Amino acid sequence: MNSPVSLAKQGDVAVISVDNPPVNALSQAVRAGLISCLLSAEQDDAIKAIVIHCHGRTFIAGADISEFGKPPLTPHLPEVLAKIDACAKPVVAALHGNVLGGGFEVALSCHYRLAVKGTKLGLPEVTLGLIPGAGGTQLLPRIAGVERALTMITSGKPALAESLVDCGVIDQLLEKSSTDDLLTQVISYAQELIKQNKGVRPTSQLDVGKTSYALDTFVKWRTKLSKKARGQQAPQCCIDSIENATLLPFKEGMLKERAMFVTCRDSSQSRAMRHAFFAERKAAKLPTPSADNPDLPALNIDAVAIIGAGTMGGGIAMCFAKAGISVKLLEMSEENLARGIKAIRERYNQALKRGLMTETQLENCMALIQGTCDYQDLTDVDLVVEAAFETMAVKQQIFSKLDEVCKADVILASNTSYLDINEIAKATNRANKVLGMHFFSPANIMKLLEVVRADATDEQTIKTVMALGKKIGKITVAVNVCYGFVGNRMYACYGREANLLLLEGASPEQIDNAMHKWGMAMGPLAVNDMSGIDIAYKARQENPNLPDDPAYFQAANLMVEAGRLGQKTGAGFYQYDKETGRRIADEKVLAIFHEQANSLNIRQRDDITDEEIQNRLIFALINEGANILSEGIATRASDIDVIWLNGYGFPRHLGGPMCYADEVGLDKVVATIKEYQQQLGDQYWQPAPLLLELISQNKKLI
Ligand code: 3H9
Repeated sequence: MNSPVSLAKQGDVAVISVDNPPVNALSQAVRAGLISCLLSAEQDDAIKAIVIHCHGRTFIAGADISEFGKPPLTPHLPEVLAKIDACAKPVVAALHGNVLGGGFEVALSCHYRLAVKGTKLGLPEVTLGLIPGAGGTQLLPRIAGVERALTMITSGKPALAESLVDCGVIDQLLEKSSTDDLLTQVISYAQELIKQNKGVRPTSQLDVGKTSYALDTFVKWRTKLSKKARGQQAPQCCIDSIENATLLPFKEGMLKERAMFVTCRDSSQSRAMRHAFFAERKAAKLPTPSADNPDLPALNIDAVAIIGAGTMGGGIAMCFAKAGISVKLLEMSEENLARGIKAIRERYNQALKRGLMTETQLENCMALIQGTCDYQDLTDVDLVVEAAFETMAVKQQIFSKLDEVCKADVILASNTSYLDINEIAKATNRANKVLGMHFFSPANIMKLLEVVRADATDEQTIKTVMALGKKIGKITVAVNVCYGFVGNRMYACYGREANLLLLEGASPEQIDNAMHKWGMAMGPLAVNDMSGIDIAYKARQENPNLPDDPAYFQAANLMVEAGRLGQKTGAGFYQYDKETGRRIADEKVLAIFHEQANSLNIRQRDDITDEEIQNRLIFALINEGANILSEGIATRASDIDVIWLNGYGFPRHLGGPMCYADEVGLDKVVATIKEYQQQLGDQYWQPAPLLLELISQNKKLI
């Protein structure tokens, strides 16, 4: 079998080339190839220096993640790195594209590093529930100092090569050029090293500068990350291992790092985070054969229109402008339009203040957004996203108008969170071009985009919008039509239990604290206050299939009817301090729920535990997810996880509700659901048939 690593000679320089598409991951064959080429070059007396470089669009982007969880194959990566570090001839890394994880570790163990401007370097292991396992925590602090290593390793965020020159990671920056040019430049650099008699520079022999960090550095980082990465073990292991670099000889530090890496790799947290990584990539792929059909290419979308310049419409406009796509923003009145455009500028200004964009980028984005109150201005756009009021009548009226004025092949999308896209499509004469694009608020920040396929939506339309989602930086998941689609339909079950528990005697803070403790980014009632309790209230009024139950979301209904719409009115499930906006518990709401419980004959209890709250909310979610899957609303269980991880603050280290259900054990999930069925009745608590079927076949959801 051909090795993905080859060796060539250019005079007295050996060039080791890796060619393992798509991202030159460090598979077993690459690791073995690197060692064998390195040994050949070392043993060749004519060779005085060695260059490691990669074909394709990137340097090595890391270990092959798909190998984790399988029996490990030799040679292990630390062995490869030890050979590079100890090589008797100078080894130069030629860097471009993404230099990540094990790839960055390879580069750090080389004696010199050259990078094309714009190259991204980083150790993203922590985002996979891991710590760098081939020396990252021992090598980086030795080169760049402890603080820099802590920042890069615990965040997992890559840095641009330009920012890594001062700290010594990059020896020389090269102008952007083709990969061949890069190689030529790095070979000349190696020849210059030979001429100047510059030898090896083993990173293992560098000292971690004692001045590069303060005495309490590690304590401070541990405290900071115990809040920021709540519940995750890998970030704390990263800190421990970097601290080891300051305390132990290199070899000992390496052994300890490896042991921690193996513990993390074999943990449920890392399994869940690796599942999330692959699930997100799989979600972007359409399951239909036409997805790969070159005769059905995705259409170009160069100009879009957004209907409605409110919070949602404005946020969606920002997403397109940020990706360089021109936007026509349509509002009913000049006054609303001016308000909407002003709000967009303010939101961009916040991004500017936080260093997320430059002033030039801000002005470029603003220049791409043009306001209008006239539908006739939309005749030449390629896509329209409607983000108007959430009522069917309004939406049908808008779609009928769009059908009249827009060009023949325009795609018409609705940003509805709940409504039936098939009904909306009926207002047009081009149902094949109509679909849902469900953005999440704030649309310019949230990563998730549910792409809702209606009965008549054609393949090219779906394919175009999925590709467009990726272009504007979203994680796109294709789903089918039902009330609330995947995310909000499941959220309704989760929220339903929170609302019922309020009537049963739990307080808003008890519910929110229990869910926060469990791992959710925010509790459901705090989220509801933030987004506005009236939004789902209005949506429920449009829902033709509400359950026959006076207690269903009654706690939320009572808040709305009392004018407590959430943060925007200063009170909802909580009160909000006028000055600071801080959330404060409010006895008044407990009295409202108490009275309602009495009138509905619901017994209030004081024995509700955190565990009951957590199980009722999460198991309701899992059960509905399983129903959604068997109805074909979601294509894959992993798609459901992607939606919950990116749209609803589900903890990544638990992998999403479906992955979590597998981890708990489907038999345990069903046993608990059956207990609730006994205690609370079977209106809401009946095990999903799919769960029963999977248990009987000894299968899992993922
Ligand atoms: C590590 O290195 C541990 C070490 O410290 C120690 C070891 C002992 N492995 O994202 P894309 C696949 S941990 C396997 O769509 P892009 C990906 O699944 C690793 N497969 O492209 C997809 O496959 P498919 C640390 C990988 O251009 C295809 O490549 N490294 C890997 O948008 C294209 O991917 C990381 O965490 C991999 N490492 O983004 C980096 N990487 O087409 C992870 C990608 O079948 N990778 N694939 O769906 C990334 O962040 C992005 O892929 C990258 C390119 C930025 C490189």
